[in-house]
Amino acid sequence: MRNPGLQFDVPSHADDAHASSDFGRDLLAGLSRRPRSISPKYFYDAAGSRLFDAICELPEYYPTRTELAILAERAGEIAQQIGPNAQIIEFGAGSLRKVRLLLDALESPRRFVPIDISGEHLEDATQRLRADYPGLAVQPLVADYTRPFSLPPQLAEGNGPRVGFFPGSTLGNFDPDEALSFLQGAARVLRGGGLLLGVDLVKSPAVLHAAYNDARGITARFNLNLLARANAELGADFDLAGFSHAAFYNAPLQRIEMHLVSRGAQTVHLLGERLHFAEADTIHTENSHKFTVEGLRTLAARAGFGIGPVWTDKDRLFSVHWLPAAQ
Ligand code: AVI
Repeated sequence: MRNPGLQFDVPSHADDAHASSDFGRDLLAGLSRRPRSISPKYFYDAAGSRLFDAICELPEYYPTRTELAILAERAGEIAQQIGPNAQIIEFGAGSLRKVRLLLDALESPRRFVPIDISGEHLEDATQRLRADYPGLAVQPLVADYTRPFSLPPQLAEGNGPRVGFFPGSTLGNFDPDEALSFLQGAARVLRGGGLLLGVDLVKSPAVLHAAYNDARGITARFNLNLLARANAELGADFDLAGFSHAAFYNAPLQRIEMHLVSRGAQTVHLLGERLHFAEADTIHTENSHKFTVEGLRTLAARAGFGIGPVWTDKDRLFSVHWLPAAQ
């Protein structure tokens, strides 16, 4: 039987929005509705995860290096807020670079549970981390955290406060109602601990535009990898040269939108269906919401978190929030 205290539940609408985590079913459903769309969680197969790591190194993509600098500079203050014996749960763990800054500053961290949807990527990163932190209990979990899942029972309260780590502004890839649901689920599971959350801030559209339209075209390859994945995994016949990458800032909705745009009229075969695209038809592949500090704090409070300190860089590009979760 599952321990209900360690069940991560993502309530209401987020469940409905991702009724299935099955790529084929979701892609077919997404391409059958108008406007066409697909959840960005499907970017992250092994190739997509590697492309995302490459994005993080790009000169135009400021979020990663800015957040790393904030974490490096403020690690002592952050560790003080978190306190000793933390059991860290990282959502969307990726390459595990950022958590090392935390682990180095924390007083006797007990356990680390990195959660990622890409098993292969997680395994590689976890092996490297284990070698460098031999005293730390590392328990990787391959899971889709937009859906309910069980946390390891060792995270029980008596073993130390549970501390969520959700860096990289991945919260911004959720729609606002999904973000609220995720935070509500996190506030429940982290009771007595808290959440360290990194989110990208609203800024000049030119800076945002450059970050999602890099000169080397890595973001374009990341976007198009979704179609390559559909060809490889689902036997679809997307012509990758038949679609182009488009990313722009939607100012009223405070978000970057990424789309794949059909370069001409074409028919694609997917799971026995024929899908028609006219020239300039788009598949909406990602939203990346940007926040104000106040907007994020209001959202966190609505989800049931207390409001702790926030750390930003001097240009206020990015923010890292400590959100205590009441006992
Ligand atoms: C993972 N996520 C926060 C990235 C973002 O900026 O929204 C994904 C990404 N998409 C394009 N470039 C990076």
